[in-house]
Amino acid sequence: MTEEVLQVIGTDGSASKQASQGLDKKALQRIYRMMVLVRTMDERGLKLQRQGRIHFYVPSWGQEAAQVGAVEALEPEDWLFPSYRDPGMFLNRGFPLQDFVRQLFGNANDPLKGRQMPNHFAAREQNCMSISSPIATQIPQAVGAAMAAKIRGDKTVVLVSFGDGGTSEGDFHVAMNFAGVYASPIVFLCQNNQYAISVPTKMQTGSKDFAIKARAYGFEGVKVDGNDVLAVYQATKKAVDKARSGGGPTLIEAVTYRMGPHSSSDDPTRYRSDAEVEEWKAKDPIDRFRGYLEGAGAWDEAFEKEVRESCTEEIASAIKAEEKVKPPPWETIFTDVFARMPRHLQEQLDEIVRARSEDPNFKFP
Ligand SMILES: Cc1ncc(C[n+]2csc(CCOP(=O)(O)OP(=O)(O)O)c2C)c(N)n1
Repeated sequence: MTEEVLQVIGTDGSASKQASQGLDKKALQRIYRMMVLVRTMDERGLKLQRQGRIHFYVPSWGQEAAQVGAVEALEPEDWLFPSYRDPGMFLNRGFPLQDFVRQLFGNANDPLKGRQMPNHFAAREQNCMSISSPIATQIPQAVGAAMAAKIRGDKTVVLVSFGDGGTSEGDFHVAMNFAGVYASPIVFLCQNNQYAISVPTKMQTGSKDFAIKARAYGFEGVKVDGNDVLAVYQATKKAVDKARSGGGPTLIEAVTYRMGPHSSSDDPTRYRSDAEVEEWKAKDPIDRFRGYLEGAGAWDEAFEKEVRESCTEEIASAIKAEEKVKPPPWETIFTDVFARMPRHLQEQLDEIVRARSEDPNFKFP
């Protein structure tokens, strides 16, 4: 079961006629545009951080196929429990780019009111759970949500995404065990991007791969080429359909590579070679999908130009609009935290109000 790595598009973009998995030309082009949008947003996000315009960014460069392809297999009523490195999941789920940018700035328009680190989104309308920074904590939460759906008797499936490092956490094993025992309608997606910050996969597990871990919990583990968007879509669709029809969980290991730094605070040259990065560049998921689309008659230079320009413009105009917006009013850190404000918070609020009235230069925060 975990011996093979599912691949649909060859590294040169070649693929069979059946490769499109029932996705029509319009859908394939939409997926391509989404991957380009995510990549372009990443490039801008890191630059914004370097320019001091936002304080942090987590790029997903190289993982666009794994994220966009997996989400493509979900229905709108399904639930997604993503990790902090999943912008492609949020955006392909329909989270508006404008809200994405608002969250990066943490401004007054930010649906999360500037209370989370950049990239730690939440998208209530798109059934995307808020990001938990502590690694793997979303995995048992996701199994709980899947069990709730099962108990209620609705047909919702949950997809939970985490990195290779996440599999070393107790939460991963607890959740996998529970899901196996109760046949929870869940898909575990491990994006094996080869590193957990500076820790390479060979230091992460003694197992031959990550997919094999599913065996111990009594369900199927599959390994897929995570830089092949159609393979990821196919594997996830199969797992989602199985979960929806009562067949229980699947663990998918999407083998990919984090091309950029772990975050804007990381320098990957300290723990990996340029030659290794170059090797993975040749497997770039966007280049590969473009090659496939061209062969399928769904790509030409004019389409590429339109996609690149419209993505750049959409991001630039969101940044231009949101950068001007002020931070949320300071009082909002006290509001809607508790149903009724506890006494100690009320006292702190009163103290700031008093300090501001006594000293016109008092700044908070
Ligand atoms: C419980 C916990 N331990 C440590 C950290 C610090 N930390 C943040 S990201 C990270 C690496 C996670 O790697 P992986 O799960 O492979 O995901 P990736 O970042 O590669 O997407 C670590 C150790 C944390 N956030 N939470």
